[in-house]
Amino acid sequence: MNGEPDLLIGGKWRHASDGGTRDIVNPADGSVAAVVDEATPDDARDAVASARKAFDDGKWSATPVADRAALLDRVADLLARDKESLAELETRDTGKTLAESRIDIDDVTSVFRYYSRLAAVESDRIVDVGDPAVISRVVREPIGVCVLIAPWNYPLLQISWKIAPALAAGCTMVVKPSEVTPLTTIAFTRLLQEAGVPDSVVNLVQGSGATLGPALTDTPDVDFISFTGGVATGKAISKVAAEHVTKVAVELGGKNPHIVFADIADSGDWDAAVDHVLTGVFLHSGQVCSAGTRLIVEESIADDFVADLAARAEKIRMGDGMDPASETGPLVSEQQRAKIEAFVQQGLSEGAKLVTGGARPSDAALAKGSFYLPTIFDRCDRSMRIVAEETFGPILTVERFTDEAEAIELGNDTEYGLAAGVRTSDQARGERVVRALRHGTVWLNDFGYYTAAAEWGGFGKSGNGRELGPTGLAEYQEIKHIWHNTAPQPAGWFKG
Ligand code: TXE
Repeated sequence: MNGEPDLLIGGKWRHASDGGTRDIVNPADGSVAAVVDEATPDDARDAVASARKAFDDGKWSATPVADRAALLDRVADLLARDKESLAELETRDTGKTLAESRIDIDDVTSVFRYYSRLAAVESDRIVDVGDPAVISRVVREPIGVCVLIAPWNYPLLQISWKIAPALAAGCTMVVKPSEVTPLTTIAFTRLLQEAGVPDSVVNLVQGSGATLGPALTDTPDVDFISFTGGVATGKAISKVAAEHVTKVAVELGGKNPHIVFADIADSGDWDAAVDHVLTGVFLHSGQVCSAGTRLIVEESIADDFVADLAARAEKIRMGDGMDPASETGPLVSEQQRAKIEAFVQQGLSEGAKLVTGGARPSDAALAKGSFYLPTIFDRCDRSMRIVAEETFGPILTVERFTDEAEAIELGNDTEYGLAAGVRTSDQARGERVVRALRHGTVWLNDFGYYTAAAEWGGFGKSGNGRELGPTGLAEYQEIKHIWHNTAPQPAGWFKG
């Protein structure tokens, strides 16, 4: 970053082998936030070879689990120490507000603490096979060399959901952050070294996924690929990996319904419901895989609910994330803003009713950044592309329903299945609806929260595999059954 080498391969920091670099843009004002080394495919191959060698020498996987857990705790301590500088870096890189970045760093710290504790308590299983001479054990072993690929919306958070369990399990790895937002991952990798991660256990490359992808995924030297990003990329990686029968876990975003029943009008929950729908879709300008982008609201309250939402959306203060007055920042890049603008045109041509937004802000102070106004489309239906496709920006679509069965049907009418919200004052109804929804996380009378101790992942095209929780560690482990006969006898099957 800015002259310092950004690739960590075999325990040594180096520049790209062909001297290539990439400008990293601050989306709040279009300035160059940093210049970062851009790896070549050969560099990526070196990184995989280094991780392979480090795994095969067996030192890291043989390190006692208590020592690995202690290392994870040291990482958490260093994250807490560097919280402010990491948060500022994340804000300059992604555009999100400093308040959001601080929450991200706290969450990253919690993930390391959680897997430190979990690694220390996860134990082998003894199986009773009915023969006292036989000791049958099911043990967990590290899966091997992992390639960890992250997107740009939660750069450090998402890579930490992968690095923490991979280290806890005893794996070695090659880390590739998004080429759009690599800065905190570089700083964090230096911090991992400081915490004492042995050379070659964590290798880091930077650059375009299309260029480095084959070297990282089309190889028999990798045992597990954990990917978070777009559906098309997830599919492409899965196909390539299938050639080598490499295990793949993919988290591919969502198109998440937020269902609001009319009974909230009489329960005193109205303002909180409006607030949660607003936050659920417009936080981080909607660039959240679990953003509640589809409001599915009961017809009898829809007009009033949407009017209140629009009034609040128009008051959202946009600005540079470093300014404490900003409530939301820009989109991550000009490219992403162009995509959002195309979706808005699509919505208009499909006949959706624009309630608010649908344009860049007119404020001259924001002219240099990739800002876009919070946008609400009413009178939407499921035939529209803006309802079916992940827009990954500040666009809320509104659909209306008349009874519970229709609400459930609409909520499940998506190819995705990452997250959903349900808002009702009727507990029994709430329970019925959350059980009927086919989504990986469902919030009842809340929205957006998660914990390191509970699994995260999707149904349908939102992906496969789970991160966080005990399953998030198991993804990085192979299971081995050891059958040990302490008093062997002939099998006695063949008589000759
Ligand atoms: O993702 P990509 P993009 C969705 C969102 C967004 C769309 C595309 O809808 O608009 O995906 O975003 C690396 N082999 N999500 O284009 O390309 C790439 O370098 C190996 C949802 O930014 O999938 C980056 O590190 N790696 C998502 C990572 O994959 C490859 C969050 C993701 O980039 C590669 C972000 C290849 N062939 C976007 N091609 C979520 N699930 O939360 C690219 N990469």
